[in-house]
Amino acid sequence: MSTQLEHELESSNAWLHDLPMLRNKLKEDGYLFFRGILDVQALEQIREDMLEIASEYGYVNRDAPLADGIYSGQSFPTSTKFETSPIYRRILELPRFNAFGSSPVLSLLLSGLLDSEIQEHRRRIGRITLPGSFKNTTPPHQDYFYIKGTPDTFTCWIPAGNCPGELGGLAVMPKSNHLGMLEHEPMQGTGGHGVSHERCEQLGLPWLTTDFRIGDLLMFHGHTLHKALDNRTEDRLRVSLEYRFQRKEDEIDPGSMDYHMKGAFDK
Ligand SMILES: O=C(O)CCC(=O)C(=O)O
Repeated sequence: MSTQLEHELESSNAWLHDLPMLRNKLKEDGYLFFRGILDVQALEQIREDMLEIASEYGYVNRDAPLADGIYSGQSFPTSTKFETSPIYRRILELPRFNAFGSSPVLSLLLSGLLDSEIQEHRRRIGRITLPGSFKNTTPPHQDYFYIKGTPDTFTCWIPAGNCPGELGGLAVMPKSNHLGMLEHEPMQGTGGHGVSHERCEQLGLPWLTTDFRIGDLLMFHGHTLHKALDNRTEDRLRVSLEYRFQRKEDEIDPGSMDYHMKGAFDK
């Protein structure tokens, strides 16, 4: 367990009129965070589409409104990972979830920041994280370890629902993008590899997070260290999305051209 305290992410909304400033901040800090710039209605629909599937499999308490995302208490088979489950397979096919990757705000923001025609990865991710499932919490890592291609790939992490600290959220380590690739070792948690908590502490940099709200956007570079926080709620499902972008002319890993976990599902 990390003992590093989490501090507040800095919002870049004040610089939305100033692309050179945003580019500079992204380069310096390795991340940008925007409050309330995404289409809330579209995100609410994606949230409901995802929860509807989870509900079909018995994970949502239907005594409460679907949109509340209340966990039913049904345990997830210990032998199955969320990423290889039929629920996840179905989420990855949801039309509105897939279409959001080319939504106007993301397309304009990313092409402006990268000053280039952009390529959005097909390898989109829509996660539902159960309360108390701490052993599945995503450990500290740099996305380039998994995404390959070019390190100048930018992840957009998006909460599909309000996501206060106790529901998990994501934390980034500012300026860790200047450290190059750090050693990743096998670790418990989603992905299965990460940078050890001890190593992260040695770096002497803070972890930044916030009480995320629907409509917020956290964007970071392929070398920026980040980690999920535990879903410590009693009974709420954490619903989150990931879309990735790079310059069209940069190297791309073939895995990014297809849906996530294709290899595992096709076996
Ligand atoms: O939401 C999570 O649990 C992990 C997200 C992540 O690692 C990413 O967006 O790259």
